Amino acid sequence: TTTTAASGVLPSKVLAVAQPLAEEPAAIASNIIYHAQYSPHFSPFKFEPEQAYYATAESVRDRLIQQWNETYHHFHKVDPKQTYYLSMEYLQGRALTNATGNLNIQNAYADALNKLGHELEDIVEQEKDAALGNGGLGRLASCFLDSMATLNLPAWGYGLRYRYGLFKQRISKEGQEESAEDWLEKFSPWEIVRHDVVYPVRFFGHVEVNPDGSRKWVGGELFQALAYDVPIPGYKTKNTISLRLWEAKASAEDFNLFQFNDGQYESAAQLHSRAQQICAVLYPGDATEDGKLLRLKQQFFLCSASLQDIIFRFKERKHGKDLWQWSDFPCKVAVQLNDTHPTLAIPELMRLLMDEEGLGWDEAWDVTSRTVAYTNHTVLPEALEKWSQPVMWKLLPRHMQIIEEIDKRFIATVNTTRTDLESKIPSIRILDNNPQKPVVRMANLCVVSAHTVNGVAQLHSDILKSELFADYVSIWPKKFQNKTNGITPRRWLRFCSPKLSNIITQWLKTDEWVTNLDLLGGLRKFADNEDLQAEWASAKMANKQRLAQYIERVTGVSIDPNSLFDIQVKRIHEYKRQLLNILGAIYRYKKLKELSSEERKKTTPRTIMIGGKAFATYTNAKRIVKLVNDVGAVVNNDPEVNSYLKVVFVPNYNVSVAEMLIPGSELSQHISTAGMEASGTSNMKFALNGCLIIGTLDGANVEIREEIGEDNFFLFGAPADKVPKLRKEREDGLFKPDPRFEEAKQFIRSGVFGSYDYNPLLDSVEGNSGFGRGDYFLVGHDFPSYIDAQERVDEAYKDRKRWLKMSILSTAGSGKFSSDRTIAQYAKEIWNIEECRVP
Ligand code: B1H
Repeated sequence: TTTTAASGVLPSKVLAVAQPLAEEPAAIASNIIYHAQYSPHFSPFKFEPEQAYYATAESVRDRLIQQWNETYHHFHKVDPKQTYYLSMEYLQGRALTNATGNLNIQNAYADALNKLGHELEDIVEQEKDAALGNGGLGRLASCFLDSMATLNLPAWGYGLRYRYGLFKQRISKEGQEESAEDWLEKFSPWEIVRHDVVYPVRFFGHVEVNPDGSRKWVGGELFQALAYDVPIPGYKTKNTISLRLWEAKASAEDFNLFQFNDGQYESAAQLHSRAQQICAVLYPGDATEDGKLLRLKQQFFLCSASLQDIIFRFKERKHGKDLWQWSDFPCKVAVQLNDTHPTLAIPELMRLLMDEEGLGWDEAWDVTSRTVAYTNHTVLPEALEKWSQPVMWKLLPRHMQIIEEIDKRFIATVNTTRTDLESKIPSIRILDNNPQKPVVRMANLCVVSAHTVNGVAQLHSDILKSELFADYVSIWPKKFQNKTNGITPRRWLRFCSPKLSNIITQWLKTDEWVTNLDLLGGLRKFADNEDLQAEWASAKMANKQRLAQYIERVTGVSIDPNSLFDIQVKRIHEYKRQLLNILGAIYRYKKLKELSSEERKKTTPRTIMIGGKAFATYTNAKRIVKLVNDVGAVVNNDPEVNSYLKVVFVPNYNVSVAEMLIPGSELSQHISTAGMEASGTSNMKFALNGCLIIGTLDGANVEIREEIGEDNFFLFGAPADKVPKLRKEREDGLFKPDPRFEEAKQFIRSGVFGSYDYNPLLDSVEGNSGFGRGDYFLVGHDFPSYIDAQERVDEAYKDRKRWLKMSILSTAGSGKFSSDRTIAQYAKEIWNIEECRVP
């Protein structure tokens, strides 16, 4: 049996006894000390930065709990339609600055800590990042939660409470080294375990047919899903929503005391250790996929626990009324699938409705398909999930029956209504019954079952419609939408760059831009204003100095804040073309070497920073990391050029590092092969911070350039629609490389950067790679136009006024890229939910 943390009536009498939480620094200080003293995690009593952090976090958490309770009860009373965002990844980063900022108590807490001999700025540094995600997809989910809370929307997130988040990256002589990141090593003050929110989740077993013909899934292994809530406060609102993370447990009954007493310790606790495996690690692929059984278990675990919880709450909010019907469910519940990773929500909802609630197929299908919507985040074939049918039959026998039935009915409908599509059935059906390797195609299951399918930037949504999902578009033209990604302006400008934020607020004479980002457009008319430009430059310089200190601390390389700060940070992937960046850097280095010292003085000094993690078994990605580090070691120690060029690899890129890098950036690189980056979201963060983009016409770059103006965007490279033809030409041996490209590669081969064997990496852009798809990412083709664009950058930077104007216009044009806009569109155009503000 299961109950929720808050059932029925608000225990207002009990809560009325509680003291209101203090607002004055002195009272806050005493509350912080109260936590340090009476919820001690360290002995003996100490109040060093670490202890001060935990006590401060717990003090802030008191407020979050209060607001969370009020929000829960309010939603319970109003019973609005609610959205549930299902995601295998969240990249929350640190919570303290965000919480004090959103609750608008940052100054009071800073003063309180001062009284206790600490600086809030130092205390926040104590927090470990919650890195339960890989990259853009996970960070998007976290930005979305911030916007849902800020927009007062009835919406929650569901995810998994991984013990080890994304691995820690260290750079050694060998290149990247990975180690486990134990973010729960001590504990997280931001999660609240709900011992009363527990659901059973089954694996394996078999299906029984009841006398009435209904089915029941029985046997196998049964685990418990236990809820941990991470409260998500909105900005300047009481609304505080949940990120509910599931942990897997085995129950006490599963502990075999008999075996234990017999000395068989390991087998006695077998189910317990298998439960621990389920949520042990985040799979570290980004836009790649690793079809392991454990990953499938994780996916099902998330889906099953979340749907049971959603159904429980749906019933709970009926307040005991018996006048409700299952057909109301889609009027109260929207489920959004963050890519195909939670696709099993579809057959699991079908199973719960049919086998547990007694609905027939048609009714269950109607409810399910009106509830679920799907977001696609990539067109890369290697990231499109396909699960082996035999594996699925074993692990989830009932779900496979349901998936077979969905497949069968889909084919039947196409056969009767769309005879013209007969030849397409093998590719658009859900099951791929290739006898060598029969699989379930998760994206197809999503498209067939969901009421809405969306891409994450206009170009990406167009590609989905014209290529990947073209046949489905002809069946359901209205199912497909675009929702261009966005980022939260709170974390990504207001809190990470307080100096620039204050300038913006002063010039706009309001701070409402923080929740209405289009107001930034008001800066356009001041873009030429010398006073604004001077203030802008000084804020940027302060951020650059802070960044330079950080770089020196973590890499030992000292960089010049007067040089152009040029940054590319994202997961390392061949399609993102960090290789193009470093080849460009190598070419720049070679040209600098060839200049006289007088000529060198006329060049634009640059610091190129590259950061990002490579998937542990992605060899070429790791070679790129190694190359960047090797180039840095040579260039940075070359006294002839190192005041004009530095190349730095920023280790262990994560959310907190991003919060340091982005405000200090002046140029950032978003240079993927056109058509391959679905959206990108760091491009939006950089642009918002007045950083200019050198980029291709890919993903959201296209829209950023439209908003900011083409004069303020350094464009290069082949457009998406030319890419297939260029690849073909390349295969046919018609490609003639630019001499500058040959020169850069030759320079590496000459051994200037050490003895490591870079030939496999260079081969990959030369047309003799093992897969016969030589330079699939068109590095060679785009290289000359990239170098030209970089020369335009150098010229523009020499004209300080022009550069500052472009920088201001970049921020001014970034209003569209607020995740508030994105989420408002999901709410209206996909979820059909409305604001539900806590009074
Ligand atoms: C994105 C992924 C992804 N697209 C598989 N796809 C994963 C695929 O663990 N896996 O198996 C993990 C992640 N991630 C990114 O989503 C896109 O590459 C970005 O362009 C986009 O901005 C981001 C958010 O939409």
